[in-house]
Amino acid sequence: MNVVVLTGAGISAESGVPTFRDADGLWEGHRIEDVATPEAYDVKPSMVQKFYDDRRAALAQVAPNPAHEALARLEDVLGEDLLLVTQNIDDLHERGGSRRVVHMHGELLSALCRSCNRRTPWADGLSDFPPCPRCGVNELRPDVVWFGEVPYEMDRIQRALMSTDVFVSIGTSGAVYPAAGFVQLARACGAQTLELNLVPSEGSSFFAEARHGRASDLVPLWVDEMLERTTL
Ligand code: BV8
Repeated sequence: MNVVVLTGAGISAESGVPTFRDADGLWEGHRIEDVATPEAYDVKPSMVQKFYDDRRAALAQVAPNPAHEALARLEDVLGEDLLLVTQNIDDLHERGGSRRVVHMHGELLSALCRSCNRRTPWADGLSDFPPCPRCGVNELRPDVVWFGEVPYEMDRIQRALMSTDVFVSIGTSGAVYPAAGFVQLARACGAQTLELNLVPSEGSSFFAEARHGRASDLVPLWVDEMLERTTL
């Protein structure tokens, strides 16, 4: 059985990573749409670099929660039949045991060189504009997909959505495209669709089934159900 899982900030909320659109907002009241753009970076590069340096540094203070760990258990059984796509730029899925994670919006622990366009694993700050390890030019930016930029691995994701049996969306508000449109493609191609979220998302009506509650409760229960189905 093929499964595609899409996660958003809600799966990391109980790990202590702030979400974008819940009441408390993400960063000193800044709307993510105003900071995560190439234009913001061109106009105020140091402000945007600091925004990501702070979030990269904060990773050391958070840990995966039972929802991340449950998805790793599902991958242990389904292997290549599971595609885990995340909008999140944290590394909690990996630290929770998942080995195949598609970060469609990029990753905090990676830097992108604006000169040679290559991506490099990066755990430190970028505010001092260090040289690119590949080409030596001091043009490293966060390897994060901003608004107006093309998400990573869209062909691979769309192919998986068109052939999956099950599509599950976890912890996302359904506010950002193209991720918010995945459920419609999967459903049009015959997949069962399920939303696991604290509250109904903007796209809740597109899902055949929705369960509302905390990811650390809902996801382990759903994974147990799936493992039951695959062993029958
Ligand atoms: C693109 C990286 C072309 C940066 C991010 C008008 C209409 C439609 C689209 C557009 C439009 N105008 C512009 C667009 C396109 C735009 C867009 O969608 N804008 C929105 C604002 C309308 N999209 C783009 O520009 C994208 N690129 O379209 O290129 C293209 C298209 C297709 C194919 C090829 C090319 C690029 C978008 C990427 C932007 N980058 N992040 C960073 O992280 O700093 S987006 C940002 O929002 C994060 O990635 C985040 O993941 C994402 C979505 O947010 P969520 O993850 O859902 O988080 P949120 O806080 O919103 O919600 C959390 C949910 O969890 C809530 O529902 C809450 O109830 C729930 N929750 C909370 N606690 C828990 C919980 N659930 C369970 N348990 C809990 N404990």
